[in-house]
Amino acid sequence: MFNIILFGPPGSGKGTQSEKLILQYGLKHLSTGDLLRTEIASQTPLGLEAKNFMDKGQLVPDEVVIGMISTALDANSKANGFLFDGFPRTKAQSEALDKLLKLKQTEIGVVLSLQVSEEELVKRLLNRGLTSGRTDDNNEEVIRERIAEYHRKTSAVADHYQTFEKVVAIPGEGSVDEIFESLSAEIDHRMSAHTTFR
Ligand code: B4P
Repeated sequence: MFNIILFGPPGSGKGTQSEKLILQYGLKHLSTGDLLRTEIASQTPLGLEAKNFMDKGQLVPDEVVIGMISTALDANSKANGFLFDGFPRTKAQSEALDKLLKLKQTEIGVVLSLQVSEEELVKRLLNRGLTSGRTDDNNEEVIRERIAEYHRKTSAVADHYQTFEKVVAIPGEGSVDEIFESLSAEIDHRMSAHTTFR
């Protein structure tokens, strides 16, 4: 089993690249943003609670997202590996993920960190807001708050995995295909090392 974290600020292209990567590598895609939006659309109590935070550009409480990921891991016990998109987003979430994977006798293989400038992030998200219907995309103040949350809480996730030398920075500006090629080259390299040492 080979597990990947696709990491980066809001709008860095995690969702866009995940769709291509899961097809290429046969991984199970776990996006906490998508899971939360499904809960909101179904108007579950969890979704209603999460919406309050998401509409303000804030992170949803750790226990909510950790519970969701734990359920999703159990529901996909036969997967070849997981692609985590938008999770973990805090140090507590990374520690919880490490424990959950250890129980399944696996671990994170690589953290691919997309690098995109703040002005490009704002431009992309405002642009998506024109058509996505996402309430967190159509207000620049909320978008800037999401980026500030990333610097306050989420960059610590990279520090956590850097301790284990698992973080690789990937330029996230350019065409979707160019970025996909850079990500794939790194995954191929890491996967072959993973198989060689098994
Ligand atoms: P997410 O759903 O994770 O989404 P995101 O950070 O907004 O975007 P992503 O990086 O996936 O960007 P995308 O590919 O779509 O989070 C939403 C909210 O959910 C969070 O703010 C938080 O409140 C909550 N949440 C989620 N997970 C959580 C967790 N673990 N803990 C707590 N709270 C959590 O790309 C964006 C746009 O850029 C698209 O329009 C795309 O077409 C465009 N784009 C992509 N690549 C491009 C390229 N190369 N060039 C130009 N445009 C590009």
